[in-house]
Amino acid sequence: MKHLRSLREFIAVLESLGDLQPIGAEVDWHLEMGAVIRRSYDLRAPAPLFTSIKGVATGYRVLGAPGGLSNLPGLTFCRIATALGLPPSASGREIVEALARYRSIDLVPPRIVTREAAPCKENVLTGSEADLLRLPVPLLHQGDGGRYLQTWGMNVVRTPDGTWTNASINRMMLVDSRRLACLLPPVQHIGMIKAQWERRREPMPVAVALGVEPGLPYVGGMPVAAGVSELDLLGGYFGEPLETVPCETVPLEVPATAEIVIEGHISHTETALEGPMCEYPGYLTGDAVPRPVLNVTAVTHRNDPILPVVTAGPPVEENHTAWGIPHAAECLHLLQAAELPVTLCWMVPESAGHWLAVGVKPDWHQRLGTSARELCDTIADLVFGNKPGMAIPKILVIEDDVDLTDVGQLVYAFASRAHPGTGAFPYPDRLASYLPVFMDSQERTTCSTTKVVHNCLLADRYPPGARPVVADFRHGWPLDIQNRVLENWHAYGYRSPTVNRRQL
Ligand SMILES: Cc1cc2nc3c(=O)[nH]c(=O)nc-3n(C[C@H](O)[C@H](O)[C@H](O)COP(=O)(O)O)c2cc1C
Ligand SMILES: [Mn+2]
Repeated sequence: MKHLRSLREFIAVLESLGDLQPIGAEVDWHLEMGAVIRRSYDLRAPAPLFTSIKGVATGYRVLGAPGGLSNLPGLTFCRIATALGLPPSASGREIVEALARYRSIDLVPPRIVTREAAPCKENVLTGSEADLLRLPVPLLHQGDGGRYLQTWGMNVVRTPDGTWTNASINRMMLVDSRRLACLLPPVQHIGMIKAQWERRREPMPVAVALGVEPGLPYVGGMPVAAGVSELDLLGGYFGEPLETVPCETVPLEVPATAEIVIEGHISHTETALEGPMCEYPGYLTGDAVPRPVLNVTAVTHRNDPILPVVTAGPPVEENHTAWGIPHAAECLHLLQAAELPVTLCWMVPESAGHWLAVGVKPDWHQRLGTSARELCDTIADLVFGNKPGMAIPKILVIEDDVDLTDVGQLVYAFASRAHPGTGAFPYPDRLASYLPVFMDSQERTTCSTTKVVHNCLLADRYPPGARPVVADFRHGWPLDIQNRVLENWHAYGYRSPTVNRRQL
């Protein structure tokens, strides 16, 4: 497993794969940069690296779409795979399985290095020098309430008793040169830790590490248990400690190779309007809301720092990959730990985090002896009732004879197998994200909604041995005919491919 320890090593890998687009032409942080990143998601084009940003000093750079999908043949998930130490050709299934597997591995806490050994200390700015307006902070979408500095970094916080360090992605908006407004939902760990500081009537020390080593945002978006540090988790995943370095003005450590670190305190009294920002469901909606203010005490950065930027919106962007894939992995871990015959969980990227597909072994009915309803209820209780499924509104339970990670096959299975009248099982009043646009205003206030499992299982609806078999190339023709067609493919006049994708 190749552990890339800095954003720059990651960028070099993307460049060698042909999945990086350096952009030397001057680009405006005011909407233009966000639009380029959006268009790159739409085309699955190489990740843009902006090297000349209007109104910003020479040297400052921005990497867009750090965890988007690629249109390079066979390398769809290469940004995610290489960030997680896997070969660039790793499939969605292989990435989910790698993340689910390591959950039984020991945690490895970071190793603290000296300031001299930490690239993020190449420039240390305090007092009036710690000026956020020097950074290339983009106004991403038309209608956003402000410029977002934090869309792909780690917010590092620690409980007042020092026992739990948490690192997570939660958006932060520029208020002025020294202040950020922070979205800290009470159900998220950063919100829970903030509540502990509030009870002491103290501001919460925080370090926002931007442009960190590429694997970190994936554990930053991972629904791990309270009390567990995401930095220790990634150390466990790679089997070696991450390197961190003490901050200048707050009692915290940050990843040593971070491009930019913002240090400060999140106030327990001061608020500023934050948002709206186009979020992961992909709509321009919402209002500005007063949120806690982060007062900056220091900015440290590498020479010529690179700010990574996510332009959230319609699929497929990083919420759907870096949030979706680790959530699917945690759901897989949860369901397999409960000894259910589940083979894969997949947060369908094209669903913008709304559909979790759960694949079960086609012989589940013989194994368990239960009905589909009972199996779906068990899956719903486990997924919806635990942190990994808190924000997931819809589950599709499907026998794993189709490739769930192929959206075409998934839509086909859902459309053809779920019964129109009896195939949807509703689960009312479940804790939920308030962002999906299907929710009404009452549901938004209570953060709860009706969730659903779509039952696409067939095994208990047909006598043993009579279950419908997909009439694809592999199942619809005898082997000798299949082989003849494959061997003669070029003879028929076709150039490529020689093999049907489903045959592989
Ligand atoms: C690109 C991206 C942006 C995100 N933005 C936010 C956000 O603004 N607010 C939030 O609460 N969670 C956001 N998340 C989701 C959290 O990172 C995720 O729920 C994570 O589990 C939270 O960490 P915690 O479990 O330590 O609370 C984002 C995730 C990704 C990948
Ligand atoms: Mn956490």
